[in-house]
Amino acid sequence: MLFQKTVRGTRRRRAIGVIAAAASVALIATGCTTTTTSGSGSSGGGDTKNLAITFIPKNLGNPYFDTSDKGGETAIKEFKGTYAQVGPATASPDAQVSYINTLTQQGVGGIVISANDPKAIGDALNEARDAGIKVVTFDSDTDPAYRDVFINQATSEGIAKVQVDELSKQIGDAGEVAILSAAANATNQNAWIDLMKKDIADNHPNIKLVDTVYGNDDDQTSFDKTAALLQSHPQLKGIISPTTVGIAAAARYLSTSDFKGKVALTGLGTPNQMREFVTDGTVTSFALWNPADLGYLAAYANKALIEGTITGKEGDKFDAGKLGSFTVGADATVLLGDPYVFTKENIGEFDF
Ligand code: RAM
Repeated sequence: MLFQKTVRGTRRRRAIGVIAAAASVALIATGCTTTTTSGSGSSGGGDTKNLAITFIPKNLGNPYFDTSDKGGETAIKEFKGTYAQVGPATASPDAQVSYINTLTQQGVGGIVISANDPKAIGDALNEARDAGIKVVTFDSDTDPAYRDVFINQATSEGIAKVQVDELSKQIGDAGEVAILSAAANATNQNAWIDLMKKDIADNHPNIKLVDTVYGNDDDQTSFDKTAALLQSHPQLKGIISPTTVGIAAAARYLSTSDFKGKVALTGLGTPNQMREFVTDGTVTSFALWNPADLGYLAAYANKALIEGTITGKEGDKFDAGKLGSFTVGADATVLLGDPYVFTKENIGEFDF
């Protein structure tokens, strides 16, 4: 796999406040669970860098983020920081704001966040940065003005292309298709959808995208939207779901319906959630990256920012433990690698 990174050239200078020790972060809020793991003596003021880093997923209860944030926890334990995870129950645009504000009050050293909206959490993140907290977005970015570094799982072009390619193979490169996405404002899915539309228009003249619907990364909503899609488009040949929640719900619907084996389904899924549907023939192939590596890399990037090894400038280099060395690229973005295609031949090799 190829690893490379990017950092934004122009950044506002932020006052680095004195950060109080935040060895333990405990949030009590509706719909929020908190996990905290402490390394040995990593946070504090003075010369000691505050390596209390909290992960905020799009929503809790999503196995993708359970895996990515576990990767972050592994990294943070390695460098003896303090890991915590907090987040909302639903993946709505501003649901993460109150968690960011609380972390700012508590004086953590870093926040790693996957954004439900490119702008809605911007003010809260900038307040956190004004208080000296280093902000890393991963998985789903904000506008670059609101974070120090973005950890991208793979290029958006690569992620879009692999999904269109897999669907095209499965439907003979022709017919009506639809997209079942996550939240309507999700930065990552919207970037991929734009590029998938372009790829279809440029390279697949006989494929027609007839609908895009949103399951909000909620299992039941995604399941119901799948049923509705199939009802509204009786000629549908295939569905692309660029979200692990969406593809698993769609597969579950298809697997017990008359459409099983007739309507193709691909997109981005986790091997553990998709295994039974690959085994029973509902799904032929889908793609993803390693979410644990993504969280692990994001944690190391946050550490490098906190310690001042990097600032987010293009060309900045940092060490990411077992993943090796990474370089920040354009727009303060660090790239994890390439997407990977899972099929019945290889799915047995993966457990996440
Ligand atoms: C869901 C989330 C996440 C996305 C994956 C593919 O878990 O929407 O942001 O990256 O799917």
